[in-house]
Amino acid sequence: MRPLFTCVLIVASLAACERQREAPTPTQVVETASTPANTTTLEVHIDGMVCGGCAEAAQKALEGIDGVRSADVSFEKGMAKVVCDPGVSADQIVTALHNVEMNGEKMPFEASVVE
Ligand SMILES: [Cu+2]
Repeated sequence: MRPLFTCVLIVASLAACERQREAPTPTQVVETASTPANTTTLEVHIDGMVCGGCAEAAQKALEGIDGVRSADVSFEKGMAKVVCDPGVSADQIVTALHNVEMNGEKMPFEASVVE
């Protein structure tokens, strides 16, 4: 009987020790880089794109704006989705698209931010 009793005691105290070790561990909420805090998504209507190349040029122009994280331009929809810092203004976007050139010629892009 005695060895078994000792064994039970040891197991019980090990379990208690285990509980003590787990208790102070705080639940951690980790913010990942894939959810960028403090960004805003703007919808931009773009007139004047006549092919996929136009959309690519528009995308490059948008991504060249300081504070723009990413731009997704759809030639079919004549729209762009721009993920940017809140400080980026509609004016910056409209101006950047207005100044797009291909082969040295200014593209006839007319943009407006829908938001
Ligand atoms: Cu084109």
